[in-house]
Amino acid sequence: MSQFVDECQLNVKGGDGGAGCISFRREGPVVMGGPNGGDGGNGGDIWLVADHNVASLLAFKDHPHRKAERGVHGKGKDQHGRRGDSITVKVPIGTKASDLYTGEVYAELNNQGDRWLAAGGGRGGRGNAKFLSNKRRAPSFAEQGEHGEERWLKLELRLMADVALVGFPNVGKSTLISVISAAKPKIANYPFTTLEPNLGVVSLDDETEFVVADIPGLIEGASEGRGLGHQFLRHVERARVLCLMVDLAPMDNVWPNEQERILLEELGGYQPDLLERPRIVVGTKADMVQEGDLEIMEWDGDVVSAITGDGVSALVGKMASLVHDARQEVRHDDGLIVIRPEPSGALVERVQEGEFRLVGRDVERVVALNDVTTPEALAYIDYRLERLGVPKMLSKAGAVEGDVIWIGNFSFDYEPDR
Ligand SMILES: Nc1nc2c(ncn2[C@@H]2O[C@H](COP(=O)(O)OP(=O)(O)OP(=O)(O)O)[C@@H](O)[C@H]2O)c(=O)[nH]1
Ligand SMILES: [Mg+2]
Repeated sequence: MSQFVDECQLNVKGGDGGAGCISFRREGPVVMGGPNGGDGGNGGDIWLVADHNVASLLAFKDHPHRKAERGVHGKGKDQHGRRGDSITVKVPIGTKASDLYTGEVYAELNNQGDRWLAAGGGRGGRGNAKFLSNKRRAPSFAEQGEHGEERWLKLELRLMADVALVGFPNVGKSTLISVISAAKPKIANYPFTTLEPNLGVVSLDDETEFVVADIPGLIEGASEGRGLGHQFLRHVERARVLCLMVDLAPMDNVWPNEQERILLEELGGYQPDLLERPRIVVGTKADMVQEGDLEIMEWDGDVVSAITGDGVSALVGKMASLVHDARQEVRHDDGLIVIRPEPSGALVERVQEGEFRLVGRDVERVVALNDVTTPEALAYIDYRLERLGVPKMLSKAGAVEGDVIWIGNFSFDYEPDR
């Protein structure tokens, strides 16, 4: 069954937040007015959404990156930047997303419309207008935008056949799948060429994709175990739509109507509900029959030639429409979405002797200022760290005077309060 698992890697990156702006009102040639720098917009998010029109992970193989738009920077006169557009990435129903490196499972999107936030956009930075306070009349700093989240995902999908090709050996099942999909099974002019089912993905247009299974040939008595077919009838069992293929130029002169009758008998003998499945019946090798032959064989159904291509697009269109209808039937499966809390606040990590690192969204935010060198910005940082309880955490962690404390790329020397 391993061949039925589709797998790919996907890199998702939320948009970066826009930077906050530093600007002051003009109130005359000399006097500087109050701060009016606007906030940066948030970066766009990336969502994975289960969509039944997508049947495989094929689309990701050549294009493994998805990146959402960044937020626009804030501007003067209190103009806030626009938020970046979010992206929804359509994935097949049943897609499992996990971390490429740790294997941790994030989400299983098992139902139409299930959504998972794969990478959040960064928050926009606050403009200097937001840092106005009684003590700080003319804040000369603003926040930078936060980076969007980024991760490498592994996507996995157990492929489900939408359409099963069912027919006697040698009717041209493998030839058809090789023409309508990228599957390249062995094709030969003798029965039982195909020994294992082959799956192929048919991409009709940007919106429609479905999976076709080429099943080893069935013969009369298959449901009782004759030939190869019976062991593969269980793959037929899972398909939404059946495509019965009957040979218009059979080697053994079993006429098409008779082939259809036997196939239906075998399907029904294996499992009666298979006869209720939406189905298409088509005569193959139409290029081999002469004018009048069809009448003699009393075949008035559809015909197709995988060799000349006659009737192929009509057949694919029919499959797509039956698959589309069958997909509307909602089967409900439990999904899974793991919400991992963002590390907020602050955490202290000891890097090595005399060196500590503060991590967490809030504490990292405190130093994400456009300029951390002005006394005013430093005073702000001090004040915010105090509010987050950082000095207490550092002393508990054993930091002593002169130790180096890192937050992101920013570092300072530890000075305990006296
Ligand atoms: N003339 C003609 N020959 C075809 C057509 N489709 C398939 N064939 C030939 O029929 C033979 C059998 O084709 P396959 O596609 O291997 O048939 P199959 O149904 O997969 O056979 P099994 O795997 O044995 O069940 C090959 O020689 C093909 O070239 C067609 O449309 N026209
Ligand atoms: Mg075959």
